Amino acid sequence: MNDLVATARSLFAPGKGLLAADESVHTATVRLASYGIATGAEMRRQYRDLFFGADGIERYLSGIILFSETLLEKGNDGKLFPASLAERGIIPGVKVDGGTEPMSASSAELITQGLLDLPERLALYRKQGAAFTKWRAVIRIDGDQLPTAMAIHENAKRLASYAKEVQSAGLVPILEPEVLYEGKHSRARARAVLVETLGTLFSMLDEHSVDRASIILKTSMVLSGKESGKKDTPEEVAKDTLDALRESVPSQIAGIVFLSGGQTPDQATENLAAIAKLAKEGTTPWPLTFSYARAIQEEALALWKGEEANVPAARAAFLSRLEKVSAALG
Ligand code: 5MM
Repeated sequence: MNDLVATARSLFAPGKGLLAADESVHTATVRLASYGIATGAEMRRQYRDLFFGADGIERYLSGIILFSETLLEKGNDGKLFPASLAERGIIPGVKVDGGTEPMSASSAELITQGLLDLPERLALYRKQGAAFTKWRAVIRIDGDQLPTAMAIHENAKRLASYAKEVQSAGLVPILEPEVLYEGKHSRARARAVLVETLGTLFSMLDEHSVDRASIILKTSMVLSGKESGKKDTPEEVAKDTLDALRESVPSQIAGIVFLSGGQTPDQATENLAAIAKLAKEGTTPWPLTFSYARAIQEEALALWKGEEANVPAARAAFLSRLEKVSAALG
C-alpha cells in the first residue's frame, strides 16, 4: 500500500469521521453573522479554536478539512492549528478549490474555480502540514431543466484535473460533487441526478488516469428537495443513497464520506445511522463516514454567540453531537 492510500484509509478509522471546517471567508462571515456573532479575521480564528480546542475531539475525528488561512493560524494554546491537530492524531487537510462562479453558457449553474495556480498552492499547503485536500463542485436540480449535461461534464472534468494534480503533489484528493438539497425535486430525481453526476465523474477520472485507490468521494445523500414538502424516512434515504452509490461508484476507491447539505443535526445523524446500518446488512465495498460542517457545528455556534464565557457550553454541545454522529456509524 502506498502512502497516499494509507492516509486515505486512515481517515476511515472505526467510529471516526471528518469535520469540514473549511468555510471560505465569505461563507464563514455569513455563517457567523447569521448567529449574531461579530465577523473578521480574529473572530474566524476564535471560531476555529472553539472546535479544534475542544478536549477529546480525537475520539471522534480522524481528520479536519481546513480553509487555507487556518493552516497559518494559532489556537489559544499558541500552537499552529495543523501541528496541534496532528499531535492529537487528527489529520489536517485543506480545501483547495477557489469557490464557484456562474457558468457562461448556463448562468443558473455553477462551475468551480481554482485550477490555475493549483500546483504551486499544493506544494505550499503540503509544507504547511496538509495531508489531504478537498474540491467542491455544485450541481443544482431544477425540474427537468437542471442540471444540464454540460454542467455535470465540465465540473467532472475540473474535479478530475484537480485529483490528478493532487495525487502528483503527494496529497490525497477528496472529490465533492455536491447535488444540492435545495429545490422542489423528488427523491427519485435526486437519485437519478446523483447517478448521472457520479457516472460522469468516474468516467472522467479514468480518462485522466487518476488512481482510484487513494481517492475519497464526498457525496450528498439522496433526499427529496428541501422545498418539496416531502419528508423522507431514514430508511428511504438509506436505500436510495446506497443503491445510487452501488450503481455509480467503483469498488476500488478508498472510501465515501457524506456531507450534511443543510439537513438538521438530528436529520443528518439519523440518516447516517440508517445508511451505516443498511450498508452493514448488504454488500458495500467502501468504508463510509461523515464529513459534516453545519450539522456538527450549528448547535455549538448557537450557544457560543462569540462570547468567551459560552465556550464551555458550546464545546459540550459540539462533543455531544460528535458522539451521536460517531455512534450513528454503528
Ligand atoms: C457542502 O458544504 C460542505 C459540507 O458542509 P455541510 O455538511 O454543511 O453541507 C463544506 O465542506 C463546504 O464545502 C465548505 O463549508 C466550504 O464552503 P464554501 O462555500 O465556503 O466554499
